[in-house]
Amino acid sequence: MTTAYARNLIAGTWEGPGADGIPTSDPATGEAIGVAPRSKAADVDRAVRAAKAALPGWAATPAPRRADLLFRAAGLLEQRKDHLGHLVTREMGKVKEEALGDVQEAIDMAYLMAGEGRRLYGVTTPSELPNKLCMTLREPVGVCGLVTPWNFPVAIPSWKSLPALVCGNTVVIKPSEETPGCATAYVECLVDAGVPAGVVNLVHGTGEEAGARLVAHEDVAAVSFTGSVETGRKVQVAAAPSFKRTHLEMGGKNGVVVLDDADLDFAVRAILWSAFGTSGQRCTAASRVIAQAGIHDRLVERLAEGARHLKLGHGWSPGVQVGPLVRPWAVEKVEKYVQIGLDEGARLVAGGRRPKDPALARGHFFEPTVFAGVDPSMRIAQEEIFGPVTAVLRVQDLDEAIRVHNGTAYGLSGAIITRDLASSMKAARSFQTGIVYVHNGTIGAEVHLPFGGIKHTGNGHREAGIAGIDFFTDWKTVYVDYSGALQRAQIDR
Ligand code: UN1
Repeated sequence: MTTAYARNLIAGTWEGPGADGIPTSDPATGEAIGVAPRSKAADVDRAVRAAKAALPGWAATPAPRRADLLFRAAGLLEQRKDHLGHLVTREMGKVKEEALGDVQEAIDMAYLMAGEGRRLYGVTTPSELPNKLCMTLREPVGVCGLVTPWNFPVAIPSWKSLPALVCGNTVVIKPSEETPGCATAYVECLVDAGVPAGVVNLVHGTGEEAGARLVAHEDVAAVSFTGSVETGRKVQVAAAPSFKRTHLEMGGKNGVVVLDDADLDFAVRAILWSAFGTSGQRCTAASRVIAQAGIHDRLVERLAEGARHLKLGHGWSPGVQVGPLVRPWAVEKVEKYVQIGLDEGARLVAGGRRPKDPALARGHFFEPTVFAGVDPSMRIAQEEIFGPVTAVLRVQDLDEAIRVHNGTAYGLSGAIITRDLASSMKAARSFQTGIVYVHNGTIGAEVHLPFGGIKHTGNGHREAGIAGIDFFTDWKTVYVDYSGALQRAQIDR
């Protein structure tokens, strides 16, 4: 294990930042952490070349042997869980429990995908003709470009790279410039597990420079991206001329429906966790609460009170429930949306400002914020804020709740809290989302199930679970005709 902070890995060699490196700082204190490489197009080109050169050898390595390295990497991630978790908090601010959860998600994915090394199932199926066998094999796609965000800075690089690797692809990872240390420490686990040179490459830098080059590179066969809708659209356009397979995982405007019969205490706890966990900086965050009229007022009051009592602070300090936002621009965006909400006539019932506590003055903190009296057409009910803000909307019944729930451009995660099974199932079937939670908030996806959404959240692909394997493999259909005769499909019956 090495101790340097953030470095590129190209063709098995670690490379430090130059004089123009990108500095990072702790969002809770503003303290400088270190400097990461600002990779140029030429650096990306070298990384892609290395990945291309390593591809034949890695693709020819039996999948269970590839998986052996993933098992080893899983063990190293476990051993280094505390170190990685600390780095997560330091770079992007989330609280200790969640930072360790971020790393745990990578550990889970490593074991899951290592297990896939002995599955990677295809299908065998009868032929319409005698003495003929039909089966499918999974082939690697090629060099994969993986562009990952800062909000799950260990988990998401693992969601993308581990399925890609077990399937026999080689990868170039371009992590967020906010969390280069996490990506470096994660990739160190793969290197120390014995992944051969060139199979995994890491290039830090900006989206405009390094990211743009990677997603447009003609030798990159597949791109997997998690980030904003605006950037996702650019990625898809850049990838189109070379017909790359492109997976986009973008925004959300996730809603929790609460019906009159719900357990109020539980609903409050679930919503506070979903709305303000990771300071609302999850694409699965509950940024809307859709409450039935009979429980609405009590719920608003309890949510406001709960939000006011959440403890803000440095994520690694005991008892802290809400950390800072990632950077000053994130706080400015939240402030802008609070003003928009006020101008639209929504009622601010909690938060809405930077905390007054002088101990928090140097960090990028914002008070957990609850708006009530929100109309479905308001911008705070439609647009992704990606911060600690949730908007409560009042509805009369389940049908209206479902209409309001589905009335946004996004479709990632939806939740319903009620004691009634039929209402739960109706919601589960009617929500226009890729993920539904019954009797909980909107967050908390597990790695062995498909993750992703519909409408402007995604472009039809999923990651994690078996869906991750589907994205990172090409189906090859093999017909074996051992009849010795010329058998013509569809004709000789
Ligand atoms: C994301 O916010 O981009 O379900 C991912 C969750 C996490 C993953 C979120 N397991 O909230």
